[in-house]
Amino acid sequence: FSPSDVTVLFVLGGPGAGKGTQCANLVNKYGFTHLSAGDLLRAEQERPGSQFGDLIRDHIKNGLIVPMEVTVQLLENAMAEALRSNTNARKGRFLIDGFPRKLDQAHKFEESVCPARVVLFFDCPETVMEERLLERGKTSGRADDNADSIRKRFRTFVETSMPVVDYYEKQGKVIRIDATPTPDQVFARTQTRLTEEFG
Ligand code: UP5
Ligand code: MG
Repeated sequence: FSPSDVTVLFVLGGPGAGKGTQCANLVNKYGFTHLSAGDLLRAEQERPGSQFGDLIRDHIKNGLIVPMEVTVQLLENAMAEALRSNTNARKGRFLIDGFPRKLDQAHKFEESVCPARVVLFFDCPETVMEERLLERGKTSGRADDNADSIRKRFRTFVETSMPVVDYYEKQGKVIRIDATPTPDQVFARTQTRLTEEFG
């Protein structure tokens, strides 16, 4: 993908920080194409005939990161598909949600797809995220919204995914947003910061 055709924003933050919620707001308001790496993996897991179903199921339940080749390929396919479909005038603007969550993924995506313009980082304490996820777990049906999986997801986030945020921070690409207030307040703050960045 050429940077002239495509603008990529990575949307990062711990499990339950509100990445998906804020991406939905951004799509409604600005017409980004939203691609959640987790959603793409869950869809691939359910796809009949997928050779990766068991691998993905096992990794998600244990809060582990699926080998990057799988995830990068799913993202690349989804981006190509979005660019092919003519429905969205701003189809070249992508929110990549929940990815990259390991440094090797960041490097691989930059080499084989394109560099990100900015990284939105939703910053939220674990106690708040845990409460949100346990509440959602009552109805979500997600195999990882239980106390045991949540603990493992938090560990992976701290040990493996925060270094990605630090890496982009050093490049001056990170927009850090406090994700503890209400969704509307978080969105208002996000809009302000994006307007400062993009005008
Ligand atoms: N909520 C949201 N914002 C709120 C607010 N401001 N105040 C109060 N409540 C708020 O929100 C979570 C819940 O909180 C919802 O009930 C929401 O209403 C409420 P959501 O917007 O869904 O948060 P999000 O950050 O998107 O949480 P999610 O659970 O999706 O985050 P994860 O990062 O854990 O999940 P993801 O789907 O990205 O990944 C799942 C797994 O897939 C990973 O653990 C990993 O095993 C695998 N994966 C990979 O292997 N590689 C990848 O690249 C990506 C994923
Ligand atoms: Mg999500």
